[in-house]
Amino acid sequence: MARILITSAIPYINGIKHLGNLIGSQLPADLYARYQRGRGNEVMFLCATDEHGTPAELAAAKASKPVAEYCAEMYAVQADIAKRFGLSFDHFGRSSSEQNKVLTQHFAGKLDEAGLIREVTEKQVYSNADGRFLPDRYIEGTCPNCGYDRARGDQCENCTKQLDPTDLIDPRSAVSGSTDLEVRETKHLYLRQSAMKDQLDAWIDSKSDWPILTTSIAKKWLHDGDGLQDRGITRDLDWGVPVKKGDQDWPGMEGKVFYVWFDAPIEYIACAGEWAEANGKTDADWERWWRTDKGADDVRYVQFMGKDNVPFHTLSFPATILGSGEPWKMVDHLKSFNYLNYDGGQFSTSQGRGVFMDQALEILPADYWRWWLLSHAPESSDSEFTWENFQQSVNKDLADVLGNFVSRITKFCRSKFGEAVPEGGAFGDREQALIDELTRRIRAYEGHMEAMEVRKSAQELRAIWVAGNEYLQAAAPWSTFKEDPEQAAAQVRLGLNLIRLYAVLSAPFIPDTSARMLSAMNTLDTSWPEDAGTALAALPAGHEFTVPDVLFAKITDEQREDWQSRFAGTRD
Ligand code: B3M
Ligand code: ZN
Repeated sequence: MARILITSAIPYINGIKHLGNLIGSQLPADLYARYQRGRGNEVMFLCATDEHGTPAELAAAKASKPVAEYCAEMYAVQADIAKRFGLSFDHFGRSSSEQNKVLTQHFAGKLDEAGLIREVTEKQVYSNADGRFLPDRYIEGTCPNCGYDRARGDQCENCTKQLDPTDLIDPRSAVSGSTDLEVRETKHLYLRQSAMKDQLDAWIDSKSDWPILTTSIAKKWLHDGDGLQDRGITRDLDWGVPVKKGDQDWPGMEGKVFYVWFDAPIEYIACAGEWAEANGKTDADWERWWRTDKGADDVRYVQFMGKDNVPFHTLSFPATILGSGEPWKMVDHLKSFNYLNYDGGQFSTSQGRGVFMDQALEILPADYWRWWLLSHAPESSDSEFTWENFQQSVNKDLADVLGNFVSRITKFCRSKFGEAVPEGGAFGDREQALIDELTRRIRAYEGHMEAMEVRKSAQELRAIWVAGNEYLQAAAPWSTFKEDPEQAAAQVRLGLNLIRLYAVLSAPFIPDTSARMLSAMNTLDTSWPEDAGTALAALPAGHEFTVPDVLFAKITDEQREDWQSRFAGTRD
């Protein structure tokens, strides 16, 4: 039994994620986790909310709530939606956890001991009225380029010009509106990534099986322009992990916190500690996933993320881990995704454009979305959600192919043989041809799933469903029944067993439907079809079943038009 550690990029706490976020990391990670569990492997699948930094502070301020309270509430909302989407995390943690605080401070201490941290004095805008330093985006003023009076210190939203806070005319604090601002000196810690360039380069070169999308992004950051830059890992904010070296104070760093991108990936590790705590496990139980000196040397670690997160996972986080000099498990395979666009434009959280996870579940069950998103995953290039395509895919793949197969075979059996698997005769050439095709296709499906080729896996699964339909169409037990009821019974026996087989194979994509199929087939046998012939004999003659309700309802043109207009604008 292999041991597989899987992490999905951890979503920011501010607000509910859209479908583009979902297909960019959590959903494909879930597909892979479910598949590996289905194959009998030991899986640890971790995700969490990313709770620190400016976005969390801003969102809390907008909601007029203390940031800790805002995060606790949004965590509960995100955890609930994740569950309703069938995301099968072994633990859904929080980067604001005690475990992450301890571990983040621990890593900083180790990096400092290794001489990989340097202190840098910088100038930054301080607001006397707010009693704090202001990040660039917390400063507002008039744009020197276009005159827009609500330009931010990092960029003008109106003309998109990149700005420095000192460029703004009449600058003021976005927190309080105060104009009592001054430039002060402040000290920050920098991680000396540049000192680790060769080590990182060699590590990336050792990953010959990584997707091009991943390695090309990493290599670009290593070699383009000035190459790998040292990176500030502290901020003058209230909300975050306080800057310490292990449990010791860090002189000169009082009142500062670590930068959110420093502590967020460390949460992948801390989350396993949270899992242990939540499940009454010991430290050894989580360390066997993360410490190569404590059992993790035989773990395969796979990360899932959108392409914009790749630099942090191929360079910054590895720099943190390698730099600590401790035997932490490093990522083995990194699967990254392009973007999913929405109906001729982009999904946008700030503009509320597109379909968000909560809204999606208001209109259709999770499996409809899971199937469309996974079968259209933006792997080799960006992809696009359109309502027409969604309707077509649901109606064809799910309703016409899979749903129709299940409905036809169970109803026909009930009407001619009753609600139990009929005995019938032996299988003939047609059945053997189907078994041969399934054998070939199941092996191909396994190969694509192992390789995390999401679209190809979906195509193969669909072809497996189609093969059953074509068999049924050709065998036509409803005609056979008239001359040769024995043969018709054997065909039906095969068809009913196919439903169980499909449920097992399809579970990673459409877990709820798969569970309904198994329950209709009245079986708990979810064993993987190592051998198609054997798998198609799992339900013996006499085994009772029930006819399930319609598995997938077709999307009507009216529904499609209705949703199209409902989601054309932006959410409130
Ligand atoms: N929260 C960005 C994102 O959600 C960031 C990922 C952190 S992964 C450690 O895309
Ligand atoms: Zn402007």
